[in-house]
Amino acid sequence: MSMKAYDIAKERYAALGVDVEQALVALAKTPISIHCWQGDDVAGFESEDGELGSGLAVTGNYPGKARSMNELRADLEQALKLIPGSHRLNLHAIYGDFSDGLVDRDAIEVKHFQSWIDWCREQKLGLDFNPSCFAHDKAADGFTLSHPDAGIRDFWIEHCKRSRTIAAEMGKQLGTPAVTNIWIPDGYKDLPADRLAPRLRLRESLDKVLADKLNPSHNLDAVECKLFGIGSESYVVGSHEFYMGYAIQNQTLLCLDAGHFHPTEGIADKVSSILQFVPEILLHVSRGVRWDSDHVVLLDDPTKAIMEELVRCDALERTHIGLDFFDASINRIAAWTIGTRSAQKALLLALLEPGEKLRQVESAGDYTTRLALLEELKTLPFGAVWDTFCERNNTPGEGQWLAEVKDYEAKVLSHRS
Ligand code: RNT
Ligand code: ZN
Repeated sequence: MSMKAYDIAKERYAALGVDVEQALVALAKTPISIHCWQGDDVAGFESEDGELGSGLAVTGNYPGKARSMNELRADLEQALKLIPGSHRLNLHAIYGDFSDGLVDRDAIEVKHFQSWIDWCREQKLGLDFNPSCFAHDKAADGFTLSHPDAGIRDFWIEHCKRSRTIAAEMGKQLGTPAVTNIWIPDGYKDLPADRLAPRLRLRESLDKVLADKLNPSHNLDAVECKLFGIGSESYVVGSHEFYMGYAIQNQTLLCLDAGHFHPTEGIADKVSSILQFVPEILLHVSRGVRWDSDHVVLLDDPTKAIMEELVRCDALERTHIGLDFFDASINRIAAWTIGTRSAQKALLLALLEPGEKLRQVESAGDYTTRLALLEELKTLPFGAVWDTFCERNNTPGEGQWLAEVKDYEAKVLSHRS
């Protein structure tokens, strides 16, 4: 039945010059870095009930969140069964294995993450890493790497340096570079009198963090900007201009989070500009609703536009696709599954675009055909191609995976208090 649907789909796409098999190969080759923090509402394993703060807000109280490393891994394993293809895990420093004793952020070592490395090897996942510059006494006043107090800056510099070293070891052991992404919350709620001094301090701190040259086949550094946050509405030290300049000058990766710009500003249009000046980019695919709310990613227009740009610019090899959302109001395994599969569906749609044909009519000035064609694509039998991808990867198709989540909820999640 589905073979028949797939054959028809192949024919329809072929008529437009699209090789569906080739699109499926490209999709299978593109990992998504799945963020661990959807599984436990960005809690981590440092303490039972720490304050998140720093503009990170998780709303909802759906039962069954992971309360330990074992639970988080079990939940991830369940989600991975429902997500086709081979992927990566994106870990934050607060998710270290502190069973032998908790250490402060400026004392984390590879040993705290070795069990994650081993688990990822077993699960055939690459690993990416993030220093956690939030949910901590020394971040309570809203400043970290740009803090006016040199002692506090040094604390966070040490944390970020150690994070890079740990990430490099992850990359080395797993044979695929780990991206270390630096995001800090630093900013002011209300009108600053001095916008310059914190940015000068941030630049100096970043220089210290990145001073040690690490092997790029083990570790790649990225910096993540933001326009505003809760509690930093008027001024964010690490703005887009700041990090774009920093990344270009220092040839680091630039991270673009879909929720970190003006609500009507998409990140898709930035890809073709930024990739001319930095070696690679990191994406935090997310969904803001009226603000940087980090809703679960959907197959919506902004997500489709991002993936289209990656394909149109032939930028998949230079892009690390990560997810960044956290919704505590729905089943968290379903959240991972819906968000990751939606990102993949958006990518598949982009890979099925008749790029050559579209460019041809555009360069001939035939914008009428361009517009008509773009509309026509929306009713092509894309679903049959996606179903085949799921089937080939031994993953349940649409309409099938949710039953597994419900079953896991009944058997496992509902027993967590
Ligand atoms: C916050 C940034 C950042 C975090 C994660 C937890 O606005 O998007 O990437 O969401 O690191
Ligand atoms: Zn982000």
